Amino acid sequence: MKADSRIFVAGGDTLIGAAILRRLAASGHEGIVNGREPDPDLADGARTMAFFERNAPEFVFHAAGRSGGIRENIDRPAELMRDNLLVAESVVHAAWKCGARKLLYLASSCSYPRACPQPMSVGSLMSGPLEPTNEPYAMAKLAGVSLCSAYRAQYGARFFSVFPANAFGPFDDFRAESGHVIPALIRKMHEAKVAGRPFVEVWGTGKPRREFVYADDLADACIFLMRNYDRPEPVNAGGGETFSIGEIAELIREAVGYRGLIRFDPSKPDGMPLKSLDAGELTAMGWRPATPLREALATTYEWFLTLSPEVRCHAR
Ligand code: GFB
Repeated sequence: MKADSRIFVAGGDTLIGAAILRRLAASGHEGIVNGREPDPDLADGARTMAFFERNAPEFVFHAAGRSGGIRENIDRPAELMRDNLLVAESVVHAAWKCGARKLLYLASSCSYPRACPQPMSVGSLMSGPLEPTNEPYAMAKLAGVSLCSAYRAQYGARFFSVFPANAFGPFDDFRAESGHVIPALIRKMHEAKVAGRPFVEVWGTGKPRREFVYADDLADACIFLMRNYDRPEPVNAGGGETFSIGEIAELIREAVGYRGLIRFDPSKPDGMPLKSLDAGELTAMGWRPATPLREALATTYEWFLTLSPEVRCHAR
């Protein structure tokens, strides 16, 4: 990718898409297609194709598709699955049809089997049943991964997939019900601090473990991979360390400055017991995440505070 290469971030308004756009702009890329005209409805194949024909992007980061936390996946499985299937098909096909040189498709760590050996390596994909709380969404992401492989096999398209750890950061969805754990707990603990509430409810037992990656670091990894990776196998991108939900809740309590108690509600779902990624491929290529977790949490909270109170959720 050169400074004037035509680059399109599909889903430039998502957590990871917005981070990729920030990182591309900061590293001097002037050929970013986003913003030249309104992004099309990427679930609409015809409008997406017309957009690609007008803008002919050479490099495509596919960060589009609705996502959400465990509650959102339980409540809206059909919407999440359908949207991710539609945008995967329309963007991958348009990118191929309009001659994109490379496409990076962002999958999700929840597409690994529930009982996957840890840390999870790409060889374990499709080797067992998925986590029931997010199976439809996870299946849709696997379809996107498989679609990229099929376009590479049949047409020689240089399309590949990246499996990120649980990402968080500015421009996330901070809604208490639909957001992922970090933004949801930032919001809950902030509101509890302001209201002087004695405790904050954390869903589940607090025992599940997650690997988290700061969105700006993940964006950096995606740009690094677009520049340096071109093999058919998917590649994992993570932050390298796992935390229990209880530990991350404590770190968020510290970042927000909340003095109340954390109370676990085991009647709420835990989801996958453990999700950690084998990111050996990316590490061997020389990439490491740059942002320490405490700093990333503090920056994310500071961004959350810039939102006006009535908009303290980022509806996508
Ligand atoms: O982040 P989260 O919703 O996604 O939940 P998953 C992670 C863990 O945090 C679960 C617990 O064990 C939750 O029960 N948790 C505790 C909370 N309190 C809260 C809270 O207030 N909000 C939320 N959201 N969780 C997602 C998939 O699974 O992983 C998505 O559902 C996506 O499809 C994402 O793939 C990467 O890590 O459990």
